[in-house]
Amino acid sequence: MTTSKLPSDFLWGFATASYQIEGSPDADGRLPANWDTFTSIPGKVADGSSGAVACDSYNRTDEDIALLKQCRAKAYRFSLSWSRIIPLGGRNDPVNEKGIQHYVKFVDDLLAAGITPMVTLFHWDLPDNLDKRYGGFLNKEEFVADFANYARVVYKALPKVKHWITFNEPWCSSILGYSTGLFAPGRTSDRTKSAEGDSSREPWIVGHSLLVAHGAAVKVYRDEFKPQNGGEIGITLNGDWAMPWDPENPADVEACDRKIEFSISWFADPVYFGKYPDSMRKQLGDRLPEFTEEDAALVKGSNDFYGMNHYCANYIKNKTGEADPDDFLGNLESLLEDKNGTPVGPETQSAWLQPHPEGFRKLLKWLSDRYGKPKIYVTENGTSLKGENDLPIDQLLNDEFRVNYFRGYIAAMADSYTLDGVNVRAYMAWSLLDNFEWAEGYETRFGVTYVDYEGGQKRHPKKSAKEIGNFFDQYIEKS
Ligand code: PNW
Repeated sequence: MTTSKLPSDFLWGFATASYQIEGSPDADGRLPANWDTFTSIPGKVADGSSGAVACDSYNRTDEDIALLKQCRAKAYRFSLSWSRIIPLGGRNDPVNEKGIQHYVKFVDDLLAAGITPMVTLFHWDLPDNLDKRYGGFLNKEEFVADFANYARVVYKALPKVKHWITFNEPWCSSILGYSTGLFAPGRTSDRTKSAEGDSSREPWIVGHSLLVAHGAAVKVYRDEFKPQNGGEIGITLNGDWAMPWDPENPADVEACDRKIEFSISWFADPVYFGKYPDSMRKQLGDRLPEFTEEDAALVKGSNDFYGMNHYCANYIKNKTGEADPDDFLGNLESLLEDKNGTPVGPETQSAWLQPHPEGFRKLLKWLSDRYGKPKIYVTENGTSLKGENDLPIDQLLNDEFRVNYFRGYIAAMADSYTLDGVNVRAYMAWSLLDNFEWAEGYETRFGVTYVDYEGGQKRHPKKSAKEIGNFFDQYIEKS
């Protein structure tokens, strides 16, 4: 029996992202995003699908809000489609009033339902024109100016939003988009996958642009909006816990911190300290861009809260010798079994994800220690289920495995708050709905709600949709 608690003002709810749920790519003046283009290339998505319809959430905001209410959610984290708001993306391009009004109404409706909106400005769906016009994130000057402009348009339109996230998982945008090529725009050194790209250089340039763009958007908010609107803003970083493959081997033990530095501190160190981790500078040399004094000042101190996406843990095995130029892990192997063949956790539908709730508590502590006890918002946490898509609906709705996942992870978070003194203040489960799981298409489901893609996108809450609220009832202190 645990006696751990969470504070009475703890904010919890569910998360989604625009491209994964909205559909309606041509509605009300929207123009293509990079993911519309990427998904149209054969072979890029497992089931050949795209976000063209997805959960049809663009037309079902009332249904989604009703679902959130039914789950008793206090908050909803969703992202905005940049190409609905500024269809061509750039600072001199027209603003689309219809796109803006869609989100204005959605925020009003959420607030009327008593649900706090948490808004992500960018969750991977870049206006395609910006890729075509100047190479998107590869062009720091242009991208930073265009992102800051987009952010300003959005802050101005949505003054009632008090929780802002600039970027979702810049690691994924950089590594999956420009090193492995698994995500849009699919650039990589692997010429069987892409005619263009340089995995040894481009991801580090992209990460740098995203950091500076984050800093610039935070400055716009703090200078021009925060004084009147009083909200808060931060960036959301993904990262897993790291455990030595062989705990007796000091090199494996040391490699664990390096793994976390290459995935999380790549972004968090500049945000909290104004510089990249030494381990990255050492391995990457001048392939890792240098911060100008001006950019470092923009980025340092730019988080009002730390946005944490977290799913699992890995076993880490050091590699000896010179790192491969395309390496992005820190010259190590990231594995799902340790030296004795013990797995991280049970298998799921996602090749990279095996639940390990103890790792969540440990990573929360690691982050809290390294970054000086920041306020942490868990902005994503959740799981897929092996074979879920093939189950008959009655079994699928009884998602005990997902219930157990949430039970374990929420308990670990309450222990982190109560026993380790970590200042964790919000938790958004991924995801409210089964949705377009990027390169995995629709075969992999992460929702607490089943979406019937063949049956007109009808929503059916799974068991986990109800249980999460019960867990929070148990932990959150009554005010
Ligand atoms: C996150 N990995 O992405 C995203 O923010 C969501 O949009 C996504 O649906 C969710 O997690 C589930 O995948 C990740 O390969 C995608 O390690 C891939 C990885 C991590 C996070």
